[in-house]
Amino acid sequence: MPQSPCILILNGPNLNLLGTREPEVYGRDTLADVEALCQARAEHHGLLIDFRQSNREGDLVDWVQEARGRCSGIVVNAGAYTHTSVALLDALLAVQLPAVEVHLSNLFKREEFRHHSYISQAAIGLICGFGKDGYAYALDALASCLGCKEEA
Ligand code: CA2
Repeated sequence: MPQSPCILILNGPNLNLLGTREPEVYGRDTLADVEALCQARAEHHGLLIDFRQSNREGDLVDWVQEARGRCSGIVVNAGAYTHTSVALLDALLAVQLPAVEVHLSNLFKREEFRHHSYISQAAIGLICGFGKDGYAYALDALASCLGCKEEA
């Protein structure tokens, strides 16, 4: 049997704090809750996931580079690096994997500096404002893009 496609799910700085502070902005779910939701959604599509978080830009760049030949797609919430990181944009452009950008909050209802994303240029699409459900929608979009069959 061929192995299921693997999706790299990347989480950037401070997302390890989810569920502990600012629930009015980011909700009450923890990052472990987000991972459990992704796991369930991935199984539904017959996908595997590799779910990671780092506060360091270089880790995120390394993980994107290592996804080449190992993963079939990327879901990325780069946190604040979304608005600053040309390095992460370059890594995403270099690996040439379908990537979906996700944000828990609606960036466009927030401060002006959050309205620009470097990552978007390398993404097939952007989902923001739906809390943790956005990660499930991102997996739906990748599954559709990869032509995955849904499990009943
Ligand atoms: O809405 C998102 O998902 C963001 O990527 C979250 C980033 C923010 O810099 C982006 O503009 C939008 C911040 C993540 C910080 O997460 C925290 C969670 C709980 C408590 C404190 C921070």
